[in-house]
Amino acid sequence: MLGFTRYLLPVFLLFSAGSAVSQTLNQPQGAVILEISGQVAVTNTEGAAQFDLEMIEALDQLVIDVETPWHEGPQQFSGPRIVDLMAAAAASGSELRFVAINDYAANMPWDDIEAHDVILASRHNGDTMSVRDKGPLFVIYPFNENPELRNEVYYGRSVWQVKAIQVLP
Ligand SMILES: Nc1nc2c(c(=O)[nH]1)N[C@H]1C(S)=C(S)[C@@H](COP(=O)(O)O)O[C@H]1N2
Ligand SMILES: [Mo]
Repeated sequence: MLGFTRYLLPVFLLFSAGSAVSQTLNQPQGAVILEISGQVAVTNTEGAAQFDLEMIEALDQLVIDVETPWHEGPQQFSGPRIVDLMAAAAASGSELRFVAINDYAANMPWDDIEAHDVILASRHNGDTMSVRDKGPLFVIYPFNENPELRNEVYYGRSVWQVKAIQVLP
């Protein structure tokens, strides 16, 4: 037992740390539309993980059919689950702060991204979104499957024109 803690445990920790840093993130080739900073273990710039549209769309995409307070009639949004986006940056924390281009910001408890398939949508009805159309990235909760989310708390966390996510302890 003493042998394990004194000799093998350090070796074990060395290898587990090694596997964590072996995960990498490409350099964005196109315009950077999202920066994830704070508690991220995988970075491609000083202290942050930056993404272009192609990198975001290379992640597993979820399509959500939804009615929102901001649109007339049924809509379709697609993008990665935010929990998968966090995994791509090896992020962990208790809160996510979404910052929009107009500097509106809202905090989301980490629990939301595990309890619900909340996505960072890059497409609305199949098309990318201009800033005028609340793009390029829009936090979308599955309001149709989870009608209990239809209230001001979750509407306030439905940040559009997202440019950055800060992962808070
Ligand atoms: N980028 C951005 N997203 C935002 C907001 C904002 O001002 N800017 N307001 C939030 C809040 S507090 C709510 S309640 C809803 C407001 O939607 P409404 O302006 O259509 O009422 O969007 C949320 N998302
Ligand atoms: Mo709000």
